[in-house]
Amino acid sequence: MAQARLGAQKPDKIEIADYEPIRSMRNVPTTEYYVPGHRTCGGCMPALAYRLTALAAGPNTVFAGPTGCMYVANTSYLCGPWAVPWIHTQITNGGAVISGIAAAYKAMIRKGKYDGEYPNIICFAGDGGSSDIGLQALSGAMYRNHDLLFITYDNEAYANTGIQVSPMTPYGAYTTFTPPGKVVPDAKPLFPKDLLKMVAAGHPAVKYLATASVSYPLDLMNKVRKALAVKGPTFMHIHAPCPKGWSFEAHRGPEIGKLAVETGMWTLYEIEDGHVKVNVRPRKWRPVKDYVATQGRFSHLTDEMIQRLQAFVDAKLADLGLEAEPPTPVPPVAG
Ligand SMILES: Cc1ncc(C[n+]2csc(CCOP(=O)(O)OP(=O)(O)O)c2C)c(N)n1
Ligand code: SF4
Ligand SMILES: [Mg+2]
Repeated sequence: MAQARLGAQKPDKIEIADYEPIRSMRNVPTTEYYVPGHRTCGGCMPALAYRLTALAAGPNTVFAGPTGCMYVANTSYLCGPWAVPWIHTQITNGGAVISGIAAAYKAMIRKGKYDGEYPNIICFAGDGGSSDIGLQALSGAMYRNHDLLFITYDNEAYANTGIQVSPMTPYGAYTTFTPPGKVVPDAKPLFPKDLLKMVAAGHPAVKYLATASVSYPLDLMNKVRKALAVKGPTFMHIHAPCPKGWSFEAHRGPEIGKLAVETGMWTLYEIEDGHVKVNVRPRKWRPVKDYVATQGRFSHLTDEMIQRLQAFVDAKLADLGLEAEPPTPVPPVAG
């Protein structure tokens, strides 16, 4: 099977013609490179995101994993579920480590010390390890024109250390650092960063960026292949529900991921050479309250708080040219 990459001969301009898309779920490769035996929670969608990414990328791949659930729950002494090379990085420096790996391969190929194909170099970082404590290294990797893919798997919290708030935690969500109380009844009062927009806006070398969801596996795998086929730095932001942190039954992850897209809490789109393409556009948007009702982390929200969240989602959709009608009025902040 041809892999999703062009090797050391990648052209200088954006080139996506040579990657091999997976046409249907029946055509998904069967050789796994993220195998069973890890200790992630039952129903962990970030683990499924890893599995799908590894399936799409294939054997000529090197993964870097900043500290987070996808390092800690995946590894024990001398043991990990990857059937391809993998390296642990500090939570802060995933971007720096993959930059070094990319530069090393480039130098070895130039000096004739390595005659294999340039590999897929992927950092698989949590939302904390990308949008917050790892942001500086992510930005450096995206800026310097290395040939690599940075993936943020987004479980919307610093999950591994006990579900603490991150910049990707949605407005109104309970975390152990944002319990709802008398002073802040809505739990997390801030709205999340727009990480993809940040990477897209400030890094001229990045020619391909995409959001994805574990609930849309074919879309996710083909975006991984496309990203790996592009020469230069690429970025993906994958929505990955976390049953433990979001408080839902383990079997509901795929349904909740889909509901996120159907309500506009998550949007599936890609930016290719500056052009935005929305991949999934429901005929009618479902109300955000349907999504909120599925997770214990939102159980304290009042109608007014849900309305505030709906208004945020409406504005986000409008920004992508996906109008939700009629726009929801923003309720005033209490106090
Ligand atoms: C410099 C530093 N600060 C804090 C930690 C503690 N720590 C380890 S994993 C983690 C959570 C990581 O969150 P995220 O990147 O979102 O990944 P997740 O655990 O959610 O998969 C934290 C805070 C650390 N390892 N290093
Ligand atoms: S806490 Fe969440 S992200 Fe971490 S292993 Fe459990 S389900 Fe997966
Ligand atoms: Mg996280």
